[in-house]
Amino acid sequence: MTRPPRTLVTAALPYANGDLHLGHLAGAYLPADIYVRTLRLLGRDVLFICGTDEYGVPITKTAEALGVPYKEFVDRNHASIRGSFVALGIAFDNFSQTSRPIHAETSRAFFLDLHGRGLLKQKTTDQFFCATCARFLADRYVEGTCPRCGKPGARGDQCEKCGTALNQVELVEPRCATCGHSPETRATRHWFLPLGDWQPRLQAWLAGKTHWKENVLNYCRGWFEQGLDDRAVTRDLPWGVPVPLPDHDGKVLYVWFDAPIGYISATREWAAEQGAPEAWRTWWQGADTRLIHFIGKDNIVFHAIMFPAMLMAHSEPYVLPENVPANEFLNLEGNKLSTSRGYAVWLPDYLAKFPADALRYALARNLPEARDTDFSWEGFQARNNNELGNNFGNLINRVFAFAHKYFDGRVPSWSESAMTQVDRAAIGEVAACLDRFTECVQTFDFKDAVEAMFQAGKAGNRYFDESAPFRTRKDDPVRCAQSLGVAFQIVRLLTLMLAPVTPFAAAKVWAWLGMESDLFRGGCVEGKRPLPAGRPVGKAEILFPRIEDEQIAPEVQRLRELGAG
Ligand code: B3M
Ligand code: ZN
Repeated sequence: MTRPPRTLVTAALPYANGDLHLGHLAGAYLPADIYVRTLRLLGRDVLFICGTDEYGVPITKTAEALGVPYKEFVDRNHASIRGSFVALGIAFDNFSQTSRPIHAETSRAFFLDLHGRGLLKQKTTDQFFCATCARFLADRYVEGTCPRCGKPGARGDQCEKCGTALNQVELVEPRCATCGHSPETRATRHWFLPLGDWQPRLQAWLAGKTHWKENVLNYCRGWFEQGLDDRAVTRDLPWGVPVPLPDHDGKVLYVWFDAPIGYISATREWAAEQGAPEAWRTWWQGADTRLIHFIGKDNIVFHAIMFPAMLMAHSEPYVLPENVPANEFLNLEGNKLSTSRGYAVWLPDYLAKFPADALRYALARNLPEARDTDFSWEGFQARNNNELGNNFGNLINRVFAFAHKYFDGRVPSWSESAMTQVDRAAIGEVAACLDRFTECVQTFDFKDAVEAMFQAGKAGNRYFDESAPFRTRKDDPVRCAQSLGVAFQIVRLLTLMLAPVTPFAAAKVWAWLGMESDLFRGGCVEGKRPLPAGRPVGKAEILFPRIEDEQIAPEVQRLRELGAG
């Protein structure tokens, strides 16, 4: 049998500009983690790469406003973001930083490879310059009235109100966002990637991606219809990767040029840490690598058009994305999330009060895969109590408790040969749910996958109720032992589905079942083998504690006080 291809999974590099919130988790990180964990469970060769995106105007503006040096600011946010990911079980193989030297080295070499073959062009354009701040005003360093919708507060790169991407000199009544003075315009020279040159090849490449999500393909079609224009790859900013040319004139690489290269530098860093510095090429330049980018929809142009064009342009044979399963947005209590207004649920705040598994499951049940979806605290509570607790937790608890009470804490004497039609049907149904789970995850249909897992839990509870071990214990002890043995088989199959979604609970059940292999690295092999009669089993504890009304009331109140935007 040919070896399945290796899969290189990236998740969008979060800006090191502050804490992450539920929207980030639902947009990219949770689906990516469920996908990676499922492939690893199946024993597949997967590398999961991410890190913080540490350049760009949003970061420098915030650091300046706080009076904190840039590097200190991004290091602090990197640590906090990393902490949230670890606490939530987002299991990267490497979580790096684009402010590390290996990233500057990688992105400067990438730039020189394109520049050296004349694939970048220079243009001198007018840009706003603030004489008071003595700096060019890139992106959101300048504000004004949007020329399209007429609304104030439009930034140099985009109008948040109407979403139009702007050329800053179009702004009406421009003013420096730092000191408020009106800027002058000065000529400045930048390097550009002429994306239009790559449009035919990009279109031909994307024409073969008929399996991609419709929302992603529609965005790309829209940009192709407009015609791809030149994209700046440098900026006049004090913080960034210095342009590696003698006449760089203090310019840095544009954050959206170097950030995707951050996936490559983080892989190089990982390879070096494995003691095989060239191993990164197997992943990025191996013909049988499947590259999957998990992102939110606002990053589609960079991952489906800009970065693939850069990879095509490079002189070395980089793989191109096999898929970019971008998610739509998560809303909060019926309103749009707004980090600027604090209308969000920040991950550290969540983690200080509630369990990681509960959030992972509630979000996985309602991911914004094809359209925006909504997170409500009441819905979160119901998913935890009624589904995690009453479905999965209840079944697992009853099976283990019964074994400890009446079968000496062991898997009772059961056998496959003694299985009745009902036994076979129950195990068959749960095994089919497991197959559906792994299939749906691999097509990025996470909600369908978790629905299959939920149905498996219900089938297990139905089997336990109908086999009525409390009754057969007295009037048919052989049948009682057999049916509880079968119930243990259902629990081990269920654990394989819990593993990618609620890894913390799944690890506990795996240990209670006395399993020896690593659940999260090929656990499917042992998990698909019958649990032998007589196997000692651990004492179950409450896997999914109930969440009470008084725990969520203050959370709902806080958001109500912040109010809709
Ligand atoms: N830093 C995150 C964002 O746009 C951005 C992703 C970079 S992935 C290379 O929210
Ligand atoms: Zn100024």
